[in-house]
This record gives sequence, structure tokens and C-alpha cells, in this order.
Amino acid sequence: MAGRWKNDLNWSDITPKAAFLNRRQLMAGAGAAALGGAAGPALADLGAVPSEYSTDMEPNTFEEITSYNNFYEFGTGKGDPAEYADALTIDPWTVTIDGMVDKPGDYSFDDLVSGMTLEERIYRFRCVEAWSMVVPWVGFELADLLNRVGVQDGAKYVAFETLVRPEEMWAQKRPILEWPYREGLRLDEAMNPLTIMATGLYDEPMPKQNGAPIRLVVPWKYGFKSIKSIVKISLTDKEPPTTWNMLQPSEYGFYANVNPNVDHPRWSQATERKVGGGLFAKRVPTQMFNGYEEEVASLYEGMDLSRYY
Ligand SMILES: Nc1nc2c(c(=O)[nH]1)N[C@H]1C(S)=C(S)[C@@H](COP(=O)(O)O)O[C@H]1N2
Ligand SMILES: [Mo]
Repeated sequence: MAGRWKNDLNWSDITPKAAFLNRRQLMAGAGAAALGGAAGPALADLGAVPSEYSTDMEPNTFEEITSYNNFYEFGTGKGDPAEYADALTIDPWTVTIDGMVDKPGDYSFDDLVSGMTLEERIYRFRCVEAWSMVVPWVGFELADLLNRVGVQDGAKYVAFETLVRPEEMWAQKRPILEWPYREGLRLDEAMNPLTIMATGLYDEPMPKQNGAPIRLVVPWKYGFKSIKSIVKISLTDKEPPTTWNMLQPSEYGFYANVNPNVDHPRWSQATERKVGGGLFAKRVPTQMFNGYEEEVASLYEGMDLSRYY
């Protein structure tokens, strides 16, 4: 693991939100008594620990992360999810795990999360639309869940589905996408330690607009792979159909690895706009695999990365 990914807790180098800093200091045990009232429940209350996989880049604010979203079940505007996702009922919540697994079943959210090691993962997040954020997720490794349910020999892919509930997700009454929203990963991608099931961000349980109560986060792929509000996980031996790929295969591949050298047919992927940087902020170069090359490049040995997948 390269040092730049280490969460080396060098507080003088970064100036995140006060509440965030307070909590991180609490986590590090750096004089909790001196802090006087960190805002909100401490991350420790969620049982989460910091991770070596976190970037030391400054995270976007909670406000930015929860007000600029893509969640088409609630409309296609960036502000629509924050406005409409309140309608979503997340308790009770059941995730069906089926296909090539030893222990298929309907798992309640509590069943699913109990026994998992929650970690804080501060990841870069790069949308295919060429904007980016840094998000302090809380979650557990998908590999831990897959190992718990027992992946059978011959399984090669993991397929995911979002809830369909048009009474609460108003835009599902419109043919914007083919519902349910679907995504998928190759099994080795799903098993990579960077791949997490996120159940919160900052000190909070996952906000509804960000995919409550549980969503996927795959930080080296374009954001559309990180499917929200998951109700189904299936192990299969065939590449599963995925929403954006079905809609427009020439623009959205199954792999969708962040790659500054392969442009979207309608725009460049060489640079990105950091959300929160202001209207006139300079664009920054996009990194191969969104900066996670060292961790994931080996998954794609033999694939021609100059090609569009
Ligand atoms: N179910 C569902 N999941 C989804 C989407 C969606 O519309 N519906 N949008 C995707 C896209 S394009 C992006 S960029 C991210 C945005 O996540 P965020 O709003 O938490 O930043 O969610 C992804 N997951
Ligand atoms: Mo996206």
C-alpha cells in the first residue's frame, strides 16, 4: 500500500469541517476531553474505524455531498434527490441474496450489517459526467458479505438491483430508465477490498438521497456503477445486464473504469470539475482508475485499456 493512501492522521496538513476534524481526533484518541462537544453522534457510535484505504484529500462537505446527487428514481435534476427522497421508507428494509450462494435468503438490513466490520473509507468519487467529490463513507467490504453467504464455484459475477416502489420514487412512473436500476461487477472486482457496501457518510446513517439504507461504492469506476438503495444481490455465471449499458452501450460500458485516456463519445474524460470548487475553479486532471491504479490495475491485465468497455 503506497503511503499516499495511508490515513496517516496528519492533522496539520488538512483542514476539514470542524465537526469532522473533531470526530477524527476522537477516533485517534487525541485528547477527546479537550474537544468539548463534537457535533452529532460520533463515528465511534456507528462502530466504524478509520482505514488504510482512505485518501488524505479533504472531503467535500456534508452539505455538498447531500445536495448534488444523481438518483434518477427521484428525478434527473441534481437537486431532485434531496428534495424528494424523503418519501422513501427505509425501515423495514430487506435485501434478497440469491443465485450461486450457499446461504440464499431475505436478509433484513440489521441481519446484513450485524457482524460486519464498519470502516470509514474516504474515497475519491468520479461521475462519468466529469465531476468529482471526496466522500467519507462508512461501510463494510462487500467481500465480507459474500464470504458470509458463501459464493459457489462457477459464480463469476455479482448483480445488484435497486428498490422499485413508484409510490415513493415518483420518477419510476416515468420511462426515464428501465426500472429497476441494475448494476453488476465481475466477482474479482466485487471481492477487491476497495469495494464496499456503504451504510453511512460522515457521522450519519446513509442519507436517503445518497442511497439509504445501503448502497455499493466502487471508487475506481464511474459513479453510475455505485448503485443505491439495494434490495437484491445475485451471484451468476453470466455478465448481468446493467441499466446504463442497456440504455446506451456506446456511451456506458459494463466495466466503466475511470480512464482519462478514453473519452466519452460526447465529452472528454481527461479532466474533472471538483464539486464545491466554485464556478471558476480550475479543472483537475482525472487519474487512471480514479487514482486507485495500484490497488486494481492487476484485475485488468490483458485487457486493452485504450479500448472502450
Ligand atoms: N439506483 C440508483 N443508483 C445510482 C444512480 C441512480 O440514478 N439510481 N445514479 C448513479 C450515478 S450516475 C452516480 S454519479 C452516483 C451518485 O451518487 P451520490 O449522489 O451519492 O454522489 O450514484 C449512482 N447510483
Ligand atoms: Mo454518475
